[in-house]
Amino acid sequence: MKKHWKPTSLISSLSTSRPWRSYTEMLRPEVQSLADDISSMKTRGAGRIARASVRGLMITASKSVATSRGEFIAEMEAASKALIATRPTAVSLPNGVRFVMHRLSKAASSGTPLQGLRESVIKSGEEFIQRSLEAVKKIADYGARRIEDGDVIVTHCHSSAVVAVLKEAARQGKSVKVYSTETRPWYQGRITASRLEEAGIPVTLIVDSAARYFMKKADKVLIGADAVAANGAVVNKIGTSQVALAAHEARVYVFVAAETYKFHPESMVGKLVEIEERPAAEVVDKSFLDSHPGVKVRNPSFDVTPSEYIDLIITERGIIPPQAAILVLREEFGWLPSEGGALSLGEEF
Ligand code: RI2
Repeated sequence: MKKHWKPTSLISSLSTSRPWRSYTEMLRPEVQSLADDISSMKTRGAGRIARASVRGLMITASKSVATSRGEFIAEMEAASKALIATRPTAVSLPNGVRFVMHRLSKAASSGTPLQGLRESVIKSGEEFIQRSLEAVKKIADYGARRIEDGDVIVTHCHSSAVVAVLKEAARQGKSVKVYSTETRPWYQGRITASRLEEAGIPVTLIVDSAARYFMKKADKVLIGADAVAANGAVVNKIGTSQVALAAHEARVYVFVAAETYKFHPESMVGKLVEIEERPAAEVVDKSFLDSHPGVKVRNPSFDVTPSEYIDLIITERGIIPPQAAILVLREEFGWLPSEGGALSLGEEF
């Protein structure tokens, strides 16, 4: 079954700034090392970095030696800023941090004593992590229902939500075959391939530039997300929009698996999704850079796929068309202040 699309303008700005180090003076060494792991991509994946950041806040709270509420809150705010600044694109990370900090702020305003504030961080952190893991399970369940026996699926990068959907489909006895792009420059496609191999799902690793070549064999594209904007555009690993474009041409469905904490609240008031640009040395080795000083290398880590190239977004709350992203955001976050001020997050993600 095929459909029609109209391309729209992309919503991105590019970032080369790495501001997080300016917040690190107050960080505990364990949290500093956790932030380093996120920044260097030792810990990666939008869901995982959100959970890791929340763990960073929990460690900060449990090891804090603050003797006053003010000192404790300042310490938590510094940790939040440092963690949020480790990677700028995946909105799961600031949403996770704000989930905890919003509850801390509410507890502080109601006069909760120091020990209670500490407990609030630990409790809300545990709650976020629990909800995040549950969300992936629900996405696996909902997503697997949209996979048909015999489907050939193209995926890009490594998304734990995507792998969860495919594993659940296989568990239900559906036979699927997967083409996994290798995903330069970090080769996360190899992680996808090995996870699927472990699960007994037939998988073929292809170079990124072969996506269009193999698209004619595909029934569906299934990808993860780092951020979903209010207009339904999906920010995901660089190359995703090319895969979606090839799917559009071949009239292949594009499904996105994304927890609702990957929906970008500030995009409701027109904020652009910042696209992380990573070091050139991830693309070519240093000796090439040194011997070719006239060659410029660019390494944007994400791109934006407009909603017209996406058929469905599978969330833990159900499956929605991308155009309904604004409704999810309104339900989760309410309306945000148009500028400045702290985000006022609702009770849910
Ligand atoms: P899950 C990853 O980013 C990929 O872009 C992937 O699609 C997305 O996070 C979602 O991953 P990176 O950290 O949360 O590899 O579904 O840059 O695992």
